[in-house]
Amino acid sequence: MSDVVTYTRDGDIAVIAVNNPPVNALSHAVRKGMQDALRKFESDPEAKAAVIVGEGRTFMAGADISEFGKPPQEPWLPELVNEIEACSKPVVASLHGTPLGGGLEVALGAHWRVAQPDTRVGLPEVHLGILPGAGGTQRLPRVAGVEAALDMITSGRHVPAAEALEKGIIDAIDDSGDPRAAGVAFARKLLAEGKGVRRTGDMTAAGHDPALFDAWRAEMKKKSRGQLSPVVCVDAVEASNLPLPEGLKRERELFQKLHDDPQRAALVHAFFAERAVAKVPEASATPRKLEKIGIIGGGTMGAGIAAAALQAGLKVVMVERDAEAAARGEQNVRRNFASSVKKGRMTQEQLDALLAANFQATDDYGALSDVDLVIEAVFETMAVKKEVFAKLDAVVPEGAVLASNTSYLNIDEIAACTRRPQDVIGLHFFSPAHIMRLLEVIVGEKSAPDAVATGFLLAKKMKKVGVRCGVCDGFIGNRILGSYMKAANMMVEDGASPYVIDEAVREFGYPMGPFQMGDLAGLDIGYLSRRDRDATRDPADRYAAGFLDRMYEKGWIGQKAGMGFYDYSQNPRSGPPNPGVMPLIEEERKKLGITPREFSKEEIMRRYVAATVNEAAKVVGEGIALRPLDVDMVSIFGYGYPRWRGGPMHYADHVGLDRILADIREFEKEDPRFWKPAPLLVELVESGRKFGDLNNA
Ligand code: TC6
Repeated sequence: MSDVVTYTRDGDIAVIAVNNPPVNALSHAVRKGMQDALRKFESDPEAKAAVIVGEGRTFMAGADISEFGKPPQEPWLPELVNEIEACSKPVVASLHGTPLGGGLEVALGAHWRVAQPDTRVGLPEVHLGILPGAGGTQRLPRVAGVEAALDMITSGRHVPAAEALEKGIIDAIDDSGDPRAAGVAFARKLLAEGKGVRRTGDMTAAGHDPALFDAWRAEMKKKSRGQLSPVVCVDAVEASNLPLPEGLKRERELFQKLHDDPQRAALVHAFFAERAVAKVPEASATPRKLEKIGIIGGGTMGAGIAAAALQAGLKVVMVERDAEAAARGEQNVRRNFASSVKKGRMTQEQLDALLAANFQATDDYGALSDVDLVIEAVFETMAVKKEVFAKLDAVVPEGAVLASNTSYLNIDEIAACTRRPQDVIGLHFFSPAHIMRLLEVIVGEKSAPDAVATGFLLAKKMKKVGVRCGVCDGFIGNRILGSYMKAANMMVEDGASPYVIDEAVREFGYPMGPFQMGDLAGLDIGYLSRRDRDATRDPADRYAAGFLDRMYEKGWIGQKAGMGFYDYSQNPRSGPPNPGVMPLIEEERKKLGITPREFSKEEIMRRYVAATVNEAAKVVGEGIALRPLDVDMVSIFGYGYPRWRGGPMHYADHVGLDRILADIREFEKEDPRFWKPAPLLVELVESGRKFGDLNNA
């Protein structure tokens, strides 16, 4: 028998146990071991029933994702599941932890299922760009009905044991805390009651209705913004009214189609990158104590950070400039919880109790005397930040981490105005901070490893994706954003319509285009930041923002003014183009002596992608981002980059770095300053390597 699967007997019950830490993924060795064990069970005259169970923290959490894209080795998972179902004696799956994907499919191949109370089951394959290809799309509708299966398979959500019981996915909940014993007891009970083999494949999927599938397909097309797997998952479930072998055949065809698509590789890259991003040099340091945090500033950002911290179970002290501002800060925090209360995730009483126990808003810096970490979230100018840090230095206990929530200011300069630069880091949150998952952790020249590790611990507690960044203007995300925004502005000046650019960018898979985003963030923000940089801007650089300055002067600063690139007078969130914008742009072009030319959507995206990748390559080449995958995570979790393209660096590898460099060299002829190729990009093309090669270096 193999190392990872054991076959033992408890009296007349066979126990097939999988032991492949950390999550019992169904690797080739596990599949082979299970097949051998099943065959042993079939030929073991003493064994009347079998229990399949996972050792350690979970039942199998799915196929081994690291095997995807490699030549498949027999037995394949679908065959193994069929073999379980075909057993002539009853097979029980005893579940705990997270039986997901192939793990749940194994369980659905078994004849009966019992689970521990905290088990969560699900078919999350859709997020990896595939479908549950080991019978999940055929067997789940047979036990839970078509509608429940469509919901679970297209959302990939984890369903708690109680709901799984209600839906018929499991047969019983056992609270013994011992999955092996629970499975054996369940099997004994079955035998005693004279119950035996019950094959899922013999059941009928309830609720089949062609109109239902059409409605789900339409919904998925709308929601998935170019991702294929949700729509194809619906097609696969539709085949569950066929006899099982035919349905499985259809599932296989559709699975193969998704498996061979580049979206699958991109989503698998994103899965591993999301976990690899926390592997930073400081990860070996022990984080400092993190129970109570201070937040300076109760505006949108400060209140968002406070809500995220409270949700993470931390105590929060918010400091504002006076009592009135502190009261407003508390109201802002309450507002961030309003939708949770409305949706019934918490009651008003629970919110009041949470705030009474863990939240204090004050104008007294002295209240920070026992915090473990402080996040300054005040106005984004160096003078104000320095003033705050000098005050913090005086009151915050030794050893606490001092963090600035800045989006582009120099952390080293801020640290230098304290007596403890080793305790200073940057924590760049994204608005709304209690919702957006990205947290840039900025490491200054003198930041101590354990202070950085504490920043990552905060990200983890808040269920955010922490990404390590070096110090530069804009860090990873805003620096790259600045570059593709400028490319977009230059195209507008040269003849492209901002509305066509927005459309092209949406068709690429972003939730919104750059000018819609400008309207959402407020065009005044960009205006003020341009004025901040007036003194340092090199006059040889193309400005390309004249039309944005004119819009600011007219008060067309976006959603909050009711008018920006779009007209929000009827709907505060979206609207038709503002009819004044194109004439304003045309006037600006005339002033600059530009004869406008046509831009196809294809050219728009070539330039947008090239500007993104070139700046990103500079960010990696300069060591601001540790690896290309860090840029991918920043882009996906902070800037709406379509996950199914894997992030800009993964996408660049897919397109071909030589093609992107050729584009940049072509654009360089028009503007050698903006389009100067990143040295890293040139080096990679010349040595025939990809960004992906740097991820594992
Ligand atoms: C499928 O089943 C398809 C079937 C059809 C076939 C025909 N494979 O997330 P964590 C690693 S598709 C390989 O930090 P948690 C992970 O990379 C699969 N490796 O832990 C990490 O490695 P590291 C459907 C895997 O406790 C370590 O395990 N299943 C797999 O926060 C710990 O992971 C899924 O999509 C895997 N399947 O969360 C489930 N899973 O330490 C994917 C994990 O070297 N997994 N690893 O960085 C999860 O959602 C979560 O890992 C979890 C545990 C909820 C199981």
